[in-house]
Amino acid sequence: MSQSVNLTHQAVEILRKNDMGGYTVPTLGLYPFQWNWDAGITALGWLSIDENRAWVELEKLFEGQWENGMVPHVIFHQESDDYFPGPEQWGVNRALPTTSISQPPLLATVMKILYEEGKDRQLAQNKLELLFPKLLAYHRWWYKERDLHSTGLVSSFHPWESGMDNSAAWDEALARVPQTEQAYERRDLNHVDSDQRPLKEQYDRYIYLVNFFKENAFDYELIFNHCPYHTQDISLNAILQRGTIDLVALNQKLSQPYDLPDLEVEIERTRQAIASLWHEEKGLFLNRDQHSGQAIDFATTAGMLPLYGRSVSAEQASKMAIVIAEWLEAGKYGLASVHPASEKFDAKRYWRGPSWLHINWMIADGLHFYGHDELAERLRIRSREIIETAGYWEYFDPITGEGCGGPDFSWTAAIALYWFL
Ligand code: 9WN
Repeated sequence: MSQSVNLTHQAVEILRKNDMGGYTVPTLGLYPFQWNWDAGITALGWLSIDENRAWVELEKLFEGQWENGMVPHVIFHQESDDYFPGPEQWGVNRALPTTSISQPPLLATVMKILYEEGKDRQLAQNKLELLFPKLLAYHRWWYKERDLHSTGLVSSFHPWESGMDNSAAWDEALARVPQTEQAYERRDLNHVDSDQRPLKEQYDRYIYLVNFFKENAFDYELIFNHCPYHTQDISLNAILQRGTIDLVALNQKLSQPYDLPDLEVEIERTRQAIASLWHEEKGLFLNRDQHSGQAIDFATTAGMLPLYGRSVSAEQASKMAIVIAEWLEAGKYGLASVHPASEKFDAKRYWRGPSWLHINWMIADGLHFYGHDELAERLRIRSREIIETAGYWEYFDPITGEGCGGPDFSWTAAIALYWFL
């Protein structure tokens, strides 16, 4: 069997193995439920195997949607002792339990890809008509409940909402959060080495925030005004921006398109707000801490995602391409989430250094859009080399290429299938 056929076969087997009958767990054991942005990437993988199954991944996710439009970050489709915090800790009283926060909204962009690349046109049209109203409600929720003052940037109230949980960019903002006094037992350390996971001190604060949302009865104004952790995540905002642009385009494919002037306004507002987070010297964008009112002066790959968000000028894109090329030389195996020369770089610890395949994909997509095709292609080839070296892990040591976190990981297999296999 050629290597390519073999890699494809393995990736397909991983998705099948992690398929719980309509939704795909990120990896068996460590993450036993359905996660929001994982579901989006995983649907892209299903696209080449079974188009209907790709749409079903999204339908299952929307089963957990709240009445206010929010699509939660985790849907607890089944019970499991493998993960903490589970439904009791989140305290969301719904027939289908969920968490009370969301995650970077990749769904609109994924749906546009499924719609455009699907071969079964009738299926694509039916699914789009079915899911579009839910998707629209989700995007309107972000702007209504997470940008109370119409600044053009939506807020995050938990590092888990960024999907880049223990990013060094959150260190100061998270330090303001008290450590919970509640006794609890972490389950992640039963599956992965502790030197690859967040510290106890960080987990104590994560749990404090989970309790804070529950104690405030999930009231979005109370949380907006009083949450001790309050950031504007550049990556989440760039992904939302791209999603809204794609949602407006998808609207035109409906049998009866909506009027969406509100979203046109949001797109323009966000474009300007993202521009205000540009750092000329670093050559990329920064996150913002709402409590200090300042940009967070720490560069991560999150700051490259405005390329994917179609929110940078041609000059900025050229400058970013130089910066990205340099980061790619500093770590041979994909884009390190923190530059290897940074004193905070930690090659194996989760979002503090490792490379992640779906982030590489989004950045390559952005580079391609702005005409930096050669660099986008280099990133694609490097990403493929990671898989050839290590297999389908959750994330990778960017210096040695070693696989870290959970094995047989759905989004890694899925993005490989979609992007380069
Ligand atoms: C908390 C599932 C998720 C990803 C996140 C990643 C990790 C969870 C955890 O796993 O987060 O949501 O328990 O560590 O950081 O991006 O969606 O793969």
